[in-house]
Amino acid sequence: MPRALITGITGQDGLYLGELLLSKGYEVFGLIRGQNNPKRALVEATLPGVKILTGDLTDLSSLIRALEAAKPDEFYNLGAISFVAYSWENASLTTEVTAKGVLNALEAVRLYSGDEPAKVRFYQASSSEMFGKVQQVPQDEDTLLWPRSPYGVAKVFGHYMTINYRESYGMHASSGVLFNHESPRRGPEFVTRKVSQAVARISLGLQENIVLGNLDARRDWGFAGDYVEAMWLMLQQEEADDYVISTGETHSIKELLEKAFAVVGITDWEKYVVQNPEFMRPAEVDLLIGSSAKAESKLGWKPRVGFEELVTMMVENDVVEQKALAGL
Ligand code: NDP
Ligand code: GDR
Repeated sequence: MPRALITGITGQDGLYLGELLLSKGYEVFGLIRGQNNPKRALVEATLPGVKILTGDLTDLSSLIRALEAAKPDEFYNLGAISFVAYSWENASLTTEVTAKGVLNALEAVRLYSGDEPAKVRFYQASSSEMFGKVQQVPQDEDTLLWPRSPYGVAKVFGHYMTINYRESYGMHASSGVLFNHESPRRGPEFVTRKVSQAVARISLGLQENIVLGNLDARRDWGFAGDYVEAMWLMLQQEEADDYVISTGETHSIKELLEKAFAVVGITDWEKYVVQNPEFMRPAEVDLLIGSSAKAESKLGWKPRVGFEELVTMMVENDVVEQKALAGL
């Protein structure tokens, strides 16, 4: 039975990846931080069978202990401070977790592996946010990185450190440069879920409007369930490598709003949207669109869920959830 250790198991991707690996017969270990993490119950309910270990990416010895307990064949490093807007307010903490946390994870795997550097296959959750002020359209594995947020800078550090450990020590370390991926499990601070929750509540008469920042930014949005399959595929390859994972389609926040409101039958959506500078960012990533040609040819990976299906899935889920919460 293959064994996997996942950091960030309480997050959106951790839950989908845990499900995928359990369905493939893995023994799955999930790292949870904090002495009374409120999401532990969610992990236990969603992923019965996952073995929970405690530890924190900022604490190297806790990672080594987790490796010794899990004895994994594969290590998926999904843990991070992942909300871009928050990273300006907490740049130092973001650097500790999202940048130095990757170094800790790589170093823990290196020390644990001893004289077998490729004993544990390592996955790093890199991000399209690293492309920032994009230098090429669409973005692929060779596009110059130009991060625009403390989060983006931290991810660039983790990305290059992963490549460096592969080249320096012969580790089987791969980096997935994943574009935005969403789902009904997406945190409510991210724009897609903020919109799907608000649209559901507006349609039920529970909320009057939605307050947003920049409506012109464009993102390449895919479905998280598809994207965790790409992570797994990367670690099944003989050689470790880096791959861009994206849909190759881009949509603006306005298009997201139009589609989401259409799911509940609202066409005059503009009257429900209020813009507030509070949600504008000091530096914006205006346009993201990826090319996953390498992942398609080498991994045989392709996204299955399209933009419209994704938005419909999220809004319909939130209508049911908000109705239940309101006792309707
Ligand atoms: P989430 O924000 O949903 O989850 C982040 C996870 O990191 C949570 O489990 C969180 O735990 C954990 N974490 C935070 N701080 C620490 C720490 N100090 N030590 C250990 N774990 C910690 O992110 P997603 O699931 O959406 O993303 C997974 C990874 O992929 C992240 O690294 C993200 O940056 C990256 N990524 C995501 C993309 C996306 O579109 N979703 C695109 C590209 C990259 P807790 O519950 O305790 O806070
Ligand atoms: P992003 O996702 O920054 O791309 O990072 P987010 O959903 O937060 O923002 C996408 C775009 O929407 C604009 N926007 C708003 N965003 C939020 N959150 N709230 C608002 O009210 C709002 N109004 C407009 C933003 O300005 C931005 O342009 C996500 C995270 O999952 C990262 O961890 C990951 O690495 C990248 O995707 C790829």
